[in-house]
Amino acid sequence: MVRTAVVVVALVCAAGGWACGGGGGGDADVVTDVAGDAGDADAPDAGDADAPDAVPDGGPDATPDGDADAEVIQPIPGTVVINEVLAADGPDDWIELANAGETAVDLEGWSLTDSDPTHVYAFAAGATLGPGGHLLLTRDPLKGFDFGLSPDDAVVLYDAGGVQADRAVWPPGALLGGRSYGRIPDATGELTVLAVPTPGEPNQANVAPTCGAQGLELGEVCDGGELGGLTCEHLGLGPGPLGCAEDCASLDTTGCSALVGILRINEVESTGSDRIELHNTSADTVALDGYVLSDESGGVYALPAGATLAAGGYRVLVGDQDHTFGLGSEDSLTLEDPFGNVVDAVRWPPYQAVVSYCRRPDGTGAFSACPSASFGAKNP
Ligand SMILES: [Ca+2]
Ligand SMILES: [Ca+2]
Ligand SMILES: [Ca+2]
Repeated sequence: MVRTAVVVVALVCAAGGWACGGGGGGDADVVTDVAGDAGDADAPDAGDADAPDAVPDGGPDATPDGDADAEVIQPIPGTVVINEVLAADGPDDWIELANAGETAVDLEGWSLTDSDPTHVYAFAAGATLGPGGHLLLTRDPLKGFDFGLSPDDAVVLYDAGGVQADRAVWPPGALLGGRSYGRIPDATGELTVLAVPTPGEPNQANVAPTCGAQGLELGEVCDGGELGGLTCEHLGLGPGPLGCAEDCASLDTTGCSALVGILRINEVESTGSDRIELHNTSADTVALDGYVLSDESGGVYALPAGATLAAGGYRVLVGDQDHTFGLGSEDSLTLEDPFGNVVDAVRWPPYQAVVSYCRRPDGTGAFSACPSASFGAKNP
């Protein structure tokens, strides 16, 4: 595949809905020799596939933390790149392109889609992007693109020949809270979660968070009383004061009250088969007859008569085979014993159960987003 940059005679920045930055020498210092090096498009690599994998394998980063995730991010070398995206699933959504090359590129015939290929924005005649320039497209049915960018979505850029020029796939939920997804260094680096969005302007690297100051920042799990909206109950523990570790890297669950039941909700997923794993923490076989699970929208599942779970065993309940819950990206599960006592409950924050929300250690530990699913087996 050969990608040819089309040189045009003039840079056009004034078209409605666009804001072009750095129309020439102004930003040249941030652009290294992209056009002439091995990163150019003449030698396609594995990441250069013309047919995009709709959702890269390996699943999303279970704990979005701002780190680049090699499984998700596969930047494709090119002159014009998707440089930054704000995905708020609303009118504030925007997409920023950058030209890392040394010549202007004619964008006529180029197009953008989200993860649904029928959602298309086509660049009109006269659309160009100058060397070192930034082009901001807003969500606007008249002047910009007319599709929403959700917390679990993607943006794909195609050139005038219909060849995929770049793709940005953000980890589900990683952009909640007004964060953007952009390249560091600007225009040439890998995509990562950015704490400070810079629409139409060069991207700014994240500054290191300060534990004990400035509240909950990107890279911190918590900071003092800023717990990201979490409670002991979110983590599958009994009521009590939830704290933050001194290094802001983990939650302090020592104030949460102890669990009482011996049958535990041990792992859940909010995508795929909506699997739920129960775990018997005791040294005896437990009769499951009479235990009832319910979700936030009122769905109820009674465990089958005669079912038992061996000491230390796991039982996996599969959506549409066992239960009929539709587990949401933000949802909860409650387990009651045969006497109607609530013996376990968990509530997961948005997108934290996309891969797996699991207790670590099994049975007694707090829930958190887990890096891999382990239904029917010990949690990682
Ligand atoms: Ca920017
Ligand atoms: Ca902080
Ligand atoms: Ca498991």
